[in-house]
Order: sequence, then structure tokens, then C-alpha cells
Amino acid sequence: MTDTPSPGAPEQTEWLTTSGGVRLRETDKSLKAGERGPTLLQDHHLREKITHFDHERIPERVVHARGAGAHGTFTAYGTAETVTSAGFLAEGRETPVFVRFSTVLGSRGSADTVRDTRGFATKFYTAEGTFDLVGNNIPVFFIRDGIKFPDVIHAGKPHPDREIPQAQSAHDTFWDFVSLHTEAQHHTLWNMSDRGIARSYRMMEGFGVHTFRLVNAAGETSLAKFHWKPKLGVHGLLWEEAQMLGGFDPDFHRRDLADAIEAGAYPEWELGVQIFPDTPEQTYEGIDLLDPTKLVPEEIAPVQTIGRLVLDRNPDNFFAETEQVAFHVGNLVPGIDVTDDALLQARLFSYVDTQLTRLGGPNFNQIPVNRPHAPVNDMLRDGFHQHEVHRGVAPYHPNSLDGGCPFLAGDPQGAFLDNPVTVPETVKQRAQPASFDDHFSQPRLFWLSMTPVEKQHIVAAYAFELGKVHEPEIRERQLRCLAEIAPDLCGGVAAALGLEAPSPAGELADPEPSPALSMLGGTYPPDGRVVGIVVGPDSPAEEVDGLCAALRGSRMTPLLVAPTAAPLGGELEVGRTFATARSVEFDALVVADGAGTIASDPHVMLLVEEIFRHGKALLAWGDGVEVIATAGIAVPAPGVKAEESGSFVAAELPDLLGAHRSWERFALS
Ligand code: HDE
Repeated sequence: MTDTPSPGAPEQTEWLTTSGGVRLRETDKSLKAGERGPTLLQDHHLREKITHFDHERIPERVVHARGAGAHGTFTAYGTAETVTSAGFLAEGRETPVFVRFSTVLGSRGSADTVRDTRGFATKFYTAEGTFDLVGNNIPVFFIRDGIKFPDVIHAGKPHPDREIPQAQSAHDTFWDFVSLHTEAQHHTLWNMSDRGIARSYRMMEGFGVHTFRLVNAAGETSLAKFHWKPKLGVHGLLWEEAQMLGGFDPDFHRRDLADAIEAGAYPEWELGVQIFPDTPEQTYEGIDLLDPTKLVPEEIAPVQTIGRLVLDRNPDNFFAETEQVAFHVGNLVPGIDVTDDALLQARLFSYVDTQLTRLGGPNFNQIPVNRPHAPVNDMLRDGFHQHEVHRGVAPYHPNSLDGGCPFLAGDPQGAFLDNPVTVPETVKQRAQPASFDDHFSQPRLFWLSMTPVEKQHIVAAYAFELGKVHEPEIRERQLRCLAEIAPDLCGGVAAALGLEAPSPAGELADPEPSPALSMLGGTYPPDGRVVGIVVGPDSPAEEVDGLCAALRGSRMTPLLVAPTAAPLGGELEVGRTFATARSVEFDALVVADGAGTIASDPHVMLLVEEIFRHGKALLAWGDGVEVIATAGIAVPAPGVKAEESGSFVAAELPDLLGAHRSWERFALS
């Protein structure tokens, strides 16, 4: 560290200073009249320190308050060049990005693993200006018109009288609203699936939700929906795990993202697009593309990949970056334009508006994380927290005093074009198209596309949520909605609530299932998966060390679990003691040779029982098998294996983790 100030770097000297740069000789004691006397108003250091502290908090986001972010790079394949002129999508182009993941309902300090939609917002710092893709992990939304957003959020937030419950939809006002405003039923069904309790931000799909309009170099337009496809597959927690984590590790997703990046298991997604012809009706195969409560099944409009996102750097400072990042759906670049989706249109207003309060003024794009990487000359002036020292006298257009500068750009200079879309001659009215009346055919499509175990989880989720609803009328009304989606879903939930299942009002739609909507099937790399290794005092340190190295080599994260923090063999670091370990942190559990001596310890029993109950891989070697036997678990079983020597563990874990869980075990139970 030197004493030469470098602009933009906050730690410019090794000495403690005031914010004015004056070096301080004391910061622990106030200036007082004598050792035991009153504090003097004269103490400018005390006053500066306390005043700044008093104003450290800014308003949290009104929605998506709880989140975590990371930096990375997007590399384009060039496959989108036929449909869009966006420079950052040209072949091989690398663009820095910042991504923020979030929950929707909870406050900034709420738990990560609550049942909720997750935000997936990406800021591309392109050479042609900032492009923000502000999406969710669910491809449809509760409402179709932004004017309903305060309604759905007021219903989902805690009850205004007692301000409970925090960060969840399992309460009367939420189900009151969605059972009355039935266009919300599709999104709600996704929330009740395991998508609502993601295993990791790294294991979520992302969706732009709305239909966008792409424009190519020839000026031809097409309609498009954006998708993020995670390299690690789409995986959920089990409900019991999610609830336990809320207590044991409320920062689970935040930690998981940061740890994976730190361990070099960089999270990756491919960006894909579904492309539709830009027809005057703006429909595809009968699906209204301006209706954000509807998706277009991948089977009828394949997702074509156009680039790869890798997150490889954790923020240095949570507040400066993750908290202050300001996304805006109006941050568009040439080649990407909006459509008339009424939800998207309202968002175009809301995102700038909200930053004025949250970030305290109109200059939030000057905050480092929000600064464009393209040159700026904007004629916006003054305001709170103005960081630029603008020169010139004529921030207006037209002018002659600054030589007419800044100049207006045209096509050759890559100016943004608001696409000249024809708006049919029409009537000013508060109305929606008739196609918006269908609220149930797509939830039914989702339900029919689920595997039996996924359906079981959905029924259990509704049973929990509606079980927390006190008003009988709301439960019954929601059951009537479920009857319109699927009688087996409705019947399962009604049985759990001890109620009569209502019948649907009419005939149900008969959609073709979309296997792409299921989270099951496929195998994925084990990157960043956490493996607990239970060791006893006599476990062979060298062998355990070798196993850890092999797991790290496959980008897994091993954590030794031991009775105390005493290093194994005097050298191997213990990651969790019996006082701090809980199974929900691990994707798999290995019981090492030498753990036989602690086989009946209740902490170990609890770990093993939970790992087994949650369908996770459970491996043992040497006398470690005694631990599994003591827990009453038969070996072998799906995902449960024991051998004399430990060499099989590193070889078999990637495959076992590749499917996320041993799903057969659920079928057995
Ligand atoms: Fe947002 N939304 N939203 N939203 N949204 C915000 O902006 C809003 C909607 C989404 O990590 C706010 O900066 C309205 C859909 C994400 O910083 C606010 C409507 C989708 C994030 C806002 C919607 C989203 C936000 C709060 C209905 C998925 C977090 C703080 C018209 C496609 C971004 C802020 C971050 C945040 C308004 C609907 C995604 C108030 C009015 C649909 C991921 O401006």
C-alpha cells in the first residue's frame, strides 16, 4: 500500500484517516472533559464516525431484497447473428457480466431456502452499452399486466397487522389472492414444485419470461424468449431439507455460490433463445406470445443456444456491488427490443423509478457496479451524489456553444432503434384479449409433464401451504382451482386437508406433456458438490487425505466431520465438528474406516439417517460400514454402498451425484 492516492480505490494509505484524509492517532476513545467526564461536542471524529454509521443502511429492494451476486464473462457462439445485430452476440465476443440471484418475498435478512420464485438478473457490460436481462427461474408470471404487481406482492408479503410470516407464501393473503385471480395458478404451481426450493443458484434455469423482439442487421425482426440452461442441471432441495436449512444455514445459497467460485467450480449456463416469426397476431401454435402466464413448450420451439456464461469472481464488497447493482429492463442494446407485453411495459417504468429511492437519487449509473463499459456522454446533469465533473456549457440539444456536441448517432454509429412496429388502429381501453381467459390449460400441461415423485412433492407442498391457511373458504376456493388443473392433484391435496375434492366445472384441456418441464433425468457434473466425510479418531489420515485430493480433483468439496476440531492425524483439517455438522449441508456422506468406534454416537446416527431419508449417496469403507448397520440401513441399497477399501468412493461419487439423488429410494419408501 502506498500513500499516492489512486482514484476509485478506497484504501489509499495504510494510515487510518478521517474521510477528509487527515491521519488519526486515536479512534477508540471519545474526546471528553477528563477521564470520567462528559463527551465534548467538539469531537469531530466521533461525530463523523457515528453520523456515517447512522446512515449506513439504504432501503432494501421492495421485492427481491435477499440476493447474492457474482462477476463473470459471457462468450457468444455467433449463432444468434442471423436474428439479431446485437454486437455482444457476435461470434467469439466476450462480455463482462454481473449476475444477481434472489428470492422475491423475503426481507434482506431472510433465509435463502424458502419456497419462492428466484430472480436471475444479468447485467451485460457490452461495448454498445449495458444490456440487462432481468429474469426469474420460472418461465411464467403471476399476472399479465403490471398494474396488478402491487396486488400480488401485497398478498405475498407478510400480513400487515403482525408482519408475519416472513419470506413465504404459506399464509391466507397469498392464497386468497391467487385463488381469486386465477391467472396466477400457473406460476403458483411451479412454486409448489421443487423449482420453488432450488438446491443451488448454480442449478437453476433462468427465463426472460416476456417475449422480446430481435432485429438483425437487415432490419428483419423476430420474436424471442430467453432461457438460461445450467451446466449442472436443474435440481431442488427436499422440503424437509429446505426447512432445516432455514435454521441451520439461512445463508445456504449465498454460501454455496461463493464457495463454489472460490473452489474453482465456476458456475456455468448456456444462453438460449426460442425464436418465433414476428407476425401481426404475435402468437405461436395458438399460444399468445404477449401473455407472460404462458410458456411455449421446448418440444414445439426448441431452445437454440447462443452463448455461454461463466461466473468466476466473487464480489469484493457485498454492499458496493450486490446491494447497489441496479437492473433495468429498459437497458437494451441495438438488436434487442421490447414487445407490447403489458407486464414488460410497466417494468420499463418501475426499475428506474425504484432506484431513485433505493439508491438516493438519479446518478445510480455512476456507482462502479452500474457503470457502463461503453463510453458515455448523456447530457444528464447534477442531482444527488454526482460523481462526474462535467465540462462544457451546453448540456442541451441542439447547441452551438459546445460545437453541437454530443452528436446524434445513426445506423453507421450503431444507434439504438425503437423498432417501428405497426400499432393497429384501436380504441383506448382497459381491457385484455380473449385468449387471456384461459388460466388452466398450461398448469395442466405442467402437471401432466411431471414424474410421479415430482407430483408427490407438489401435492405435499400444497398440503403444507394450504394447511397454514386459516380461512376455510380460501382453502376450498384453491381446491376448486386445483380441480380445474388435475383431479389427482386436487384429490391428493384435499385428502391431506381432510376435505372433499370438488369436481372441475367443465371438460379439462388435453395438452401434450412436455418432458423438458421435468427436473428429473439426465446426469450432470459434480462441480461444487459438498461431500461430508465422517472420521473417527483412528481413521487413516493418509487414506482420507488421498480421498479428499481425489474429490477436489473432480471439483467436489470434501469436508471432514469429526467429534472435535482436533486435526485428523495431527494434520488434516476438520471442516465440521459434531456440534456444527448437519446433513443438509452435504450432497453425499462418506463414512471412513475408523469411524466404527463412534458408530453409536447420536450425532453420527442423525447424519446417516437424514442422508438416507433424503435420497443422498451414502458410502462407507472398512469399519465405517458399522455406522450404516447401526442406523439399521441395509447395504447395498440404491446409492448406498460399502467396501473393504476406500478406493471405490472417488470413482463412484461423480455418477451418484450426477443424478442429484437416488430417486429409486423414494419409490421404495
Ligand atoms: Fe421485477 N422488480 N417487477 N420482475 N424484478 C424489481 O427493481 C417490477 C417482474 C425481477 O437483483 C424491482 O431494482 C414490476 C417480472 C428481478 O436487483 C422493482 C413488475 C420478473 C428483480 C421491480 C415486475 C421480474 C426485480 C425491485 C410487474 C421476471 C431483482 C428492486 C410489472 C421476468 C433485480 C429493483 C436485482 C426487481 C418491479 C415483474 C424480475 C420494484 C413493477 C415479470 C430478478 O423495480
